[in-house]
Amino acid sequence: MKRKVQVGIIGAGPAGLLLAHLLKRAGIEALVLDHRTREDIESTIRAGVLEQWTVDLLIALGLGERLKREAHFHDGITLRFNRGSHHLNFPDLTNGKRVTVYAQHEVLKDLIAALPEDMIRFGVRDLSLDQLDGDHALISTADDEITCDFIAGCDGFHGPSRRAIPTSALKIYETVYPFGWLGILTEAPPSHHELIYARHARGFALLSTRSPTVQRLYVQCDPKDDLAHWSDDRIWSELHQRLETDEADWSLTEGKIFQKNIVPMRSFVCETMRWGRLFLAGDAAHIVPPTGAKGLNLAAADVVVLAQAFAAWYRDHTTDRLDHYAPTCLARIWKGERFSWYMTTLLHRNDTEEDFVQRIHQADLEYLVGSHAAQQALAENYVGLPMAV
Ligand code: RFL
Ligand code: PHB
Repeated sequence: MKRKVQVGIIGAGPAGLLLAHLLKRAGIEALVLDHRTREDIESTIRAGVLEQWTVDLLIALGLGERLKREAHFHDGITLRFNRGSHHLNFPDLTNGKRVTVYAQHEVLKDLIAALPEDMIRFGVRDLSLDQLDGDHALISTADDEITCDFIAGCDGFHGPSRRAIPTSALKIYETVYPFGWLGILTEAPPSHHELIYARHARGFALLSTRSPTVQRLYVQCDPKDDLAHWSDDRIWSELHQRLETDEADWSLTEGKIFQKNIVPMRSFVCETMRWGRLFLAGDAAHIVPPTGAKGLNLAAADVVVLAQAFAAWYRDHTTDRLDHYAPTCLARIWKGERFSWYMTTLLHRNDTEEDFVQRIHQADLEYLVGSHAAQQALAENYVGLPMAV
């Protein structure tokens, strides 16, 4: 079937769905297309931490009712190393800001439920992009041919949008880390009311949460490792050792592990965020390692800028904001990249680094827990830099 739409959005992740809501509010006609089923999208476990402005945005769009009831609001994080625990109090360090722990798939359920059914198509097959530098752009699928004024490529790191840009035009920066995370979900009550990030000689560990009965935990592992090598006993043993502390009143609560996965870690920026009528947003244009909890938040920031640029174009046909889309976003993206790289290198064991560098990380942690200024810098980034930065 042939049809026309002002903005075709590829991908029903946080970037694509949030953009659809922002455009709907601006009176711009948009259609979201995703190759996965709604059930798959609503059950894939990914991010957990939302910056305060991301939460404020969801609430302002009328999408925050369940979040306000069910999310966990955290006043800080704990850094653990050398068996010691060091709490960073975010409201004290940032003039009252905190972070929200609310699973990405719960955000997606709320975004999908609030979008009119005719604005989204799941399970589309054989999607391709065409005529990106023509008068109109074209999205073709197995069933449809959709003519668009603009295409928003919100299809994540592996999607087709970035690949539709000629290789010679792509400006890419990338680093791949020699470690990954093994993540588990476990039926256990919280071992702690906030997140604990641990640096340990055996490798990084993170304690996070999902609900009063489900905990999310991660251990650093080889990115190419096989889950078959990670029995439940081995996972708990590593978590106990890496999260160990001299605090008498703390212990790790175990429970049934009902999900395990391994994710590799990379930092990646495609500075070519626009190609003709195609605009990339979110993981399609940039990836951060999850240690800084920034990916979803950066995706949300991109589409706020993009929605404003489309609105300006439809209002008075000015191209200034469209032309400035990439540089405006990149200013924030690179700060998110820096922070995520910093948190990652600070907290992981990296056997490819010289011993000297490993001692520098140790000194960095000791400096951090002794310096109010250093804690302020970490907290300011973790809760989210102001949108204008
Ligand atoms: P997504 O979420 O990958 O969505 C892209 C969508 O595009 C669809 N798609 C296609 N559709 C049609 N045709 C095709 N050919 C297509 N190819 C792909 C896909 O089905 C999908 O639905 O990208 P988006 O929207 O840019 O959102 C990015 C975030 O998902 C990502 O940055 C975060 O999950 C990163 N992240 C975290 N971010 C945070 O802000 N806070 C966190 O605490 C946090 N923790 C994490 C994380 C990511 C993790 N993993 C799994 C990498 C923890 C982990 C472990
Ligand atoms: C999570 O809860 O999944 C989570 C929390 C903090 C991170 C990354 C992931 O830095």
